[in-house]
Amino acid sequence: MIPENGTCGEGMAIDPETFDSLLRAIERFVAERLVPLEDDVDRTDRVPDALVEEMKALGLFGLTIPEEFGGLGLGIEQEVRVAIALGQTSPAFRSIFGTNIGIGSQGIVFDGTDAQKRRYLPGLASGEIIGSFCLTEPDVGSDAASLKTRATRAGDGYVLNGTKRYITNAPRANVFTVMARTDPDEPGARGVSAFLVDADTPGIRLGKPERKMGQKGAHVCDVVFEDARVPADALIGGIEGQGFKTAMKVLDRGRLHMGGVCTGVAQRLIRESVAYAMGRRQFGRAISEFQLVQAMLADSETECAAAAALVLATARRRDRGERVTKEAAMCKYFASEMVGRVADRAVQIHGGAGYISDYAVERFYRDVRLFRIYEGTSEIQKLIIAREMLREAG
Ligand code: COS
Repeated sequence: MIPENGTCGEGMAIDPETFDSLLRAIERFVAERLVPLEDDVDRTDRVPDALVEEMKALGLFGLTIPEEFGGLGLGIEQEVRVAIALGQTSPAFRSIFGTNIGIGSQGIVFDGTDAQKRRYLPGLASGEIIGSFCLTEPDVGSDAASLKTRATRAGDGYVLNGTKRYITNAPRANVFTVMARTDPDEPGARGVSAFLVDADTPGIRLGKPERKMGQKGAHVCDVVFEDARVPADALIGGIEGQGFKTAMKVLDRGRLHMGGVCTGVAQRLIRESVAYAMGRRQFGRAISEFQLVQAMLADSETECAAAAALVLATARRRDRGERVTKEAAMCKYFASEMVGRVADRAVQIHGGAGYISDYAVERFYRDVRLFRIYEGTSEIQKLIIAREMLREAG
């Protein structure tokens, strides 16, 4: 039986001392290894292979995968605190393992059969397997339940046909979680099932990597299924018609995680803004002494602290097993909009320099724009929040 509430099957938190030393190690890795390479990665659109190996060695690919399957089994608050730490550098670095710890593995963690867990989770946790999540299509974005990709029963398996669009990490993926329609007579969510499809399955073709506004080094492309045949045991949980719910549960957790990442990026942007404002002199003094600059700093600091509080409080509730669909949407909505405003102020405080690529804020300004769009737009988050409010009200 697939649980309604996406908390089932998640790792329990690891002990606080082990977690603290892991967090310190990640913070050091971010400051010493990732931050110095940000500019290179933005210019070359490539994260060096050696760095990916270091990420594997640190356990970053398995942060959220239960310990029994080789992951670190972080609790949700712990995951969010790591997300905040990872937010201190270019989001493209997190993207390298982001699908393995989020949308590319959690469908299996929540709803997979034991055999599916044993087959995929250890490799996803070590980084040997890269997971990717195929929901969006050329004509299907926010209205995810109307997806058109078909999975037709054929013999003892299914045949997949359709195109998935803007699929993060698809160019490197070994296994796709694919949402496809198994019931052609059911046009909505109930006709959708989720499949685990190996990337080397005949009939899968990848589009060319898209050129993006920001987050250079993180790659997305189309995944095209043309009579791609999968066995019956590729169906997640072995139950048809549950794929949309699996996707929604995965996104609930992902949205909370993204709230953490946005908060971390905002903290970094605020540090950049304070340092620049204190060093930059105009009218005979540091611009940090001007009250209009101070007002921008104060707004950013306050909003960032509010996001951190919301994200951590929501994570703790989820660790207690509560349903946090509304709160996770609030986290994603508030934190992604917040970091957009913080990035805008950071550029403003930097003045002309903020428009020049030598300064980190120019890059982050482009990078953060995606946060308001992927894993559900701000508009969709508002819709989810309001729906949940009305549902709670009976
Ligand atoms: N957890 C568990 N189940 C959920 C759920 C959640 N968070 N959200 C919805 N469901 C279930 C519902 O309970 C419903 O089940 P029943 O049929 O048994 O009643 C089913 O899923 C359909 O839900 P709903 O009727 O709410 O679907 P809608 O089509 O009206 O809308 C939204 C759902 C708009 C919220 C959804 O399509 C969505 O999140 N869209 C954005 C997609 C997205 O984030 N894309 C980003 C790219 S993927 S990285």
